[in-house]
Amino acid sequence: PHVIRREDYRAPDWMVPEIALDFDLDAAVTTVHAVLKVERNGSDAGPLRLDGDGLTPESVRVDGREAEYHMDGDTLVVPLDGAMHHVETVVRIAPERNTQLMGLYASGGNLCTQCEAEGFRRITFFPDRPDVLTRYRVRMEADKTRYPVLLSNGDPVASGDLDHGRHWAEWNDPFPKPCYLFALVAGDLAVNRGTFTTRSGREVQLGIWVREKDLAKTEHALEALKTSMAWDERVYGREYDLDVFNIVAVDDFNFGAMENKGLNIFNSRYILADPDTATDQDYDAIAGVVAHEYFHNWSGNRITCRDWFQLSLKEGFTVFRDQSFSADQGSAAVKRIEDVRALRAAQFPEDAGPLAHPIRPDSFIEISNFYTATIYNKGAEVIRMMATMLGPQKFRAATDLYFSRFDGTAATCEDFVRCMEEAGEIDLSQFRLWYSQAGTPRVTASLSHEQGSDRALLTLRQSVPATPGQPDKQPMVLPLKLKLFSETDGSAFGPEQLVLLSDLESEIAFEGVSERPVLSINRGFSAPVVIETDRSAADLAFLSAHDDDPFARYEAMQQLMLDTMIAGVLHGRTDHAPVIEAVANTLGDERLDAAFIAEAVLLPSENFVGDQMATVDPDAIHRVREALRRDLGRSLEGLWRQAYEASRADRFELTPAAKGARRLRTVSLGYINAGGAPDAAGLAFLQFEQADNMSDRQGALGVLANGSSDKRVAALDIFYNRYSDNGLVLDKWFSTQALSGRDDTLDQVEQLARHKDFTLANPNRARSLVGAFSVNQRAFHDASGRGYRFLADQLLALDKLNPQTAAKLLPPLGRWRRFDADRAEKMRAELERILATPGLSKDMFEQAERSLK
Ligand code: BAL
Ligand code: ZN
Repeated sequence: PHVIRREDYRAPDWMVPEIALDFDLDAAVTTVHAVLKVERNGSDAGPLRLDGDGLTPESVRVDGREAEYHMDGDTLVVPLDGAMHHVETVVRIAPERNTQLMGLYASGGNLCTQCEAEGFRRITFFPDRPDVLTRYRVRMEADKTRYPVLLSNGDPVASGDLDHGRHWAEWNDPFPKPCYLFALVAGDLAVNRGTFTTRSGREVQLGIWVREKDLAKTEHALEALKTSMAWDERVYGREYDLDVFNIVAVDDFNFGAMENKGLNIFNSRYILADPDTATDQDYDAIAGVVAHEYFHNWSGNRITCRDWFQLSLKEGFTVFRDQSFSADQGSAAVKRIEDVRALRAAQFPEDAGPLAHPIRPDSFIEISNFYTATIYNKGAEVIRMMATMLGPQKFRAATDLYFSRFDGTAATCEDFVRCMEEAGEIDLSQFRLWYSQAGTPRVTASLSHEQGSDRALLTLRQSVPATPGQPDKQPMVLPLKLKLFSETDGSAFGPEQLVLLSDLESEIAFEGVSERPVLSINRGFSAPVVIETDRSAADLAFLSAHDDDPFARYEAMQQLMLDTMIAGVLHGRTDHAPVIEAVANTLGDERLDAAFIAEAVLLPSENFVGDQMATVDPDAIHRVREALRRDLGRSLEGLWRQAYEASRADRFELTPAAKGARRLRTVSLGYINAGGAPDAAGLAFLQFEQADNMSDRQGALGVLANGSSDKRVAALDIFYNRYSDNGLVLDKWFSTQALSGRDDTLDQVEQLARHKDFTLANPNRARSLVGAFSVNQRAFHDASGRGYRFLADQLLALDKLNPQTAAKLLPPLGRWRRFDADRAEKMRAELERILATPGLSKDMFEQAERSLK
């Protein structure tokens, strides 16, 4: 397969200022008639080259006349003289046979599109690259009974009826856009309508379109949309620009959602919610994703990317924006903890493995493989660091400058950084390494204090690990927030400081420090790095109780737990007492809210423990972690029961406090159960049965599914029967079992793959079983290698249907270097088997090949 390189970027030879698209829609055969106004860009006399993917032209006309053309692979080549022409093509496509879910496809009897990154070329011939900006006029014609609703980007222009039960509608999008933002929906849909009045007084018609039966589950998404629109005006000065904003929810979707101009298309899991079927986490995710897609209207649509290497320009920035939005809606501290946990769970391992890449990659074979935690989450951290260094006022001035300077254009990461430099009055030359160097920097921090002196000395050293293609790294700019505390009375030695570590090594002196201080570092997770310190268990316990930065407090507790578990894995024995005491202090601290406590008392995951070890020992990690959980459960049983009872609610509410209470309730239940209390399964089953919301119900199911009580099967059956007609909840049923810590999880997962409700054709369902299982460290890494074989078998089957979704599930196999020789060999063998499979997609080829290196 062909490798595409960033350094080879060239401006397009032809621009397409306008397109008129005519769709004769039908699930079996849709005819697409396109008229492109093309204008030569620059002085090259080259032909017009239009991307296609699986398309055969039925007719090609230039300025009204049959034209000469030829195919170069999938590309339509039309020799053209002169500077401007109208090029007309006709193709036929088959939406109902489109299992890749890219381009125009059928989902649940409706028709919809997904074009990012390169799906538009599966609909019609076009220069499918983000720097070709075009005005779209779209006419759709379809059977009125099957597809009563016809939507596209921009504003509705006209509609009407035709003979033979057919009808038509025309939409016009006044904003030039790249073709990856094109969208169309035809279906039998109901709408929840709302309005939003922008700060300049324009009324925008909002619509959330779903199946009739789901209409009652759209209120939360609609409210989140209005809140997002107001937030972007207030925080970034960004106003919505069209008269309508529509969102459509579909069940079959590769991404979480898509920001098509004026017509967002969503995976239904990020729209539909009611208390009976959605957890608090689902509710929060819906608000976050609705906000994310809405925010793209400015960071992505009004200003798009010059080429796909700049993907983090829109994604990193938009993730940062949606994270800030969510932080404003509830507990900012808990949101930060969740975001860092997600970063460490997905991005750190990626950055430490064979698929590591900078947030602005240098090359790819298939761009779909680069919608990664690095581009999104690390990209957001990079924006966050600039925001930290600039401070709120200059950061806002810099984003204002960016939005005004690049509005209506296709920009680069460099354009963004230059705005930060100009408005922030700061030199970011060295900081730019965050865009080009992969790998998670490591910082060692050691603090010394001479007894009797008034001075403490902090030595910081950084290193950036080698990553594929980047053996040698330069030191980065790391903004580290620090504070020193007195262990005697908990007071601070001076205010928080922001230190920019830019050398390999640096020493910082603190005056007026009369005793050995305790170091609080990387507060708020100000830099996405790994910190290694020589802090003792007592220091960490002290910070977990006294640090005034909630994130640092959480972090100290996590480090204490981590050190304890790692000692257990390495030495077979470890002292649980410091962790038990710290958890007891946190549980008993009345100044803390339930949501924070629930996060702080959770042990780091088995995967995260594994990530810290030279060679991962999944069985030992599981054993040691379970032993600590058991000890915590048993020693603090009284406190867990207190917390459990205190967080009982009389009625369901969706306030941050109520959500926090539910979270703590299920965490407490988990510990009561881990401690082996004889009534634990009964308690869990009671919570499961009496729950008036999905958080409580799924929480209790998760506890039962981990155990061996006879209530386990009963609860799983009740859950299944109650929700058998709800795909999103069935996904939870599959993933809960795939994530179980039971000894027989691998057997269960193999059986579930043969369940009548399991299908690889639906990406959510595939992820709920196969994706969830592959992050269950112990079950997936079963010493027999059966887990690896299972994953490879599923991926090969899925690759035939939907290469994009299959390739995204491959990375767990690529972590073979982190395991013992026997497991590593078995994982490699599965990767080799995948690579040797005839007809493999380029998506899978790229992921498997890179994973073997
Ligand atoms: N642009 C793809 C989906 C998203 O990040 O919003
Ligand atoms: Zn996005």
